[in-house]
Amino acid sequence: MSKPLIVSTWSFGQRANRAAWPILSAGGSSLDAVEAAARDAEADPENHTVGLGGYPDASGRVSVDACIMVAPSRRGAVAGVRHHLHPISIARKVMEHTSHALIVGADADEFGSRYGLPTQDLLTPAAHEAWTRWKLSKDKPTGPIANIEESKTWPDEEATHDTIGVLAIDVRGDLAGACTTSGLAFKIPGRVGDSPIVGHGLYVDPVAGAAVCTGHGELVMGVCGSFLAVEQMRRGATPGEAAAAVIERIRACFDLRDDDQVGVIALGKDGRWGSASIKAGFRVAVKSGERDELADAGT
Ligand code: SD4
Repeated sequence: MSKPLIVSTWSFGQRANRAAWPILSAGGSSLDAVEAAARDAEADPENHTVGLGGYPDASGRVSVDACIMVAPSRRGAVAGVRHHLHPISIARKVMEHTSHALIVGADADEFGSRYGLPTQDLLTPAAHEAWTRWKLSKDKPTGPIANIEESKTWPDEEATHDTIGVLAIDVRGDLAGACTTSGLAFKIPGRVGDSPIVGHGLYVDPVAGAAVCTGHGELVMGVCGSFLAVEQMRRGATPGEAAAAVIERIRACFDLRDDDQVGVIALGKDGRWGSASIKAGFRVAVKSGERDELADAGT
């Protein structure tokens, strides 16, 4: 148990944690830290499931979703953003400058521009090439008739699951969370997953704890994954038990396929954390004053 502490999804989260650490170690807020971590991932073109460099939808256009949260009454999210480098920062503007929870599509882009947030073409040559290969490999035309089952290909855990979910606790013991993604590769245009939806990809309650989910969003959305984890902690479960309960519920509700994956991280208000996943391969990046490492999630 240690404060401050930051935990992020996937091995990729290690770099994001390091980007946020100067904030936490200097006594800054968990809110600023999770936003900084998310922004780091969003700006990295090598990460193909977040922000710049994210794989596009079936039509070849990138769209990104993000959510940030410190309490049920303080949360903001955007979905279907196509032109902004930092959807997480638009989500924070939604949280801090509106009474709303979620703004979507072209209006979310416009909302971000109103606050002077940077726009960018999010489709990199590498992501475009991947999409071209995917499109050529399909017999059928893409677009409206493409379906999510076709696009749900997870050949390599770390290569295809880079959505970043971040949870942090600062020196004052305040919790915050952020989640940002380009969603499933080659998804049906307009599809939104769990990441920007409060209680699905991310949930934070200062009284009970915080949780974030990654992986196949439709599985998470079927069980309100992050909300379920936080409610487990509210009733006394440890973070590890809470994360495991989400996976257990998914197993009970879905007929899982071999390639289905969900990873959950839960963080208690005392700074203890735990994680679980459907199958091996999900890793948690953890950073505190004493630790900077990758941990395998319990399955
Ligand atoms: C989604 N949960 O849009 C996201 C994708 C993800 O690691 O987390 N990939 O369904």
